[in-house]
Amino acid sequence: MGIRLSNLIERWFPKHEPELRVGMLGLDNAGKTTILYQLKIERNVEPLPTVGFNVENVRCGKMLLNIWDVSGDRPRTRTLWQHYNQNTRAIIFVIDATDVRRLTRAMDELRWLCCRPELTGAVYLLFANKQDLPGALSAEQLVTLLQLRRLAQPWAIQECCAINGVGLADGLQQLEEMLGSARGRRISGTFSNKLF
Ligand code: G3D
Ligand code: MG
Repeated sequence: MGIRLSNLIERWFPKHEPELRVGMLGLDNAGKTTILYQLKIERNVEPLPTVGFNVENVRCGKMLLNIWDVSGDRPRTRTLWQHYNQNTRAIIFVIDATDVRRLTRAMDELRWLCCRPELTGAVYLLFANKQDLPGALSAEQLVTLLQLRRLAQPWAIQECCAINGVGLADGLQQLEEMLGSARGRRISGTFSNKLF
């Protein structure tokens, strides 16, 4: 009886918040690693090209996110990533908003993810990164160009600048809201107001 009671107490008042697994994906050079370490240590570090994975725990409101920064360009890493997809609750998809030339490739990557059976039920936060640079596409433009309204999954897009961190907290807040809502009801996509 005593053991059962302690189990219940642990369940109702867990000592450790459950970690939510989040995949951070996007084309190379989009700013994934810069975002991860900006969220983690809130200062800019010189990002090295990612080989495989960087993994960090990041607090997001009441949640503890276990974020996997995955270099997704090489087919081999993509195959590897599929093994880690299990239990992934959210995808943070980073777009270099100045890289108009590779937008179609970014869209292909996003569609590939949305079709993964292991990711059914995941929510999608898109970061429209590098808003500090001239010619960066706005979140609103990307909604149209990436045909986001066609996504069946809950999504939100947030403009940001990874090197100074502007927009990142707002993005995580939207992620938290989506993860909260995803349990109960489908929510439609949202996009941020212009930040810059
Ligand atoms: P990745 O992990 O998606 O491959 P990285 O991308 O985080 O390694 O970033 C790739 C390059 O883009 C880095 O520059 C990084 O400093 C730069 N970058 C990332 N985010 C921003 C941003 O918001 N604004 C600007 N201006 N640059 C950004 P280097 O020169 O090291 O390749
Ligand atoms: Mg990287």
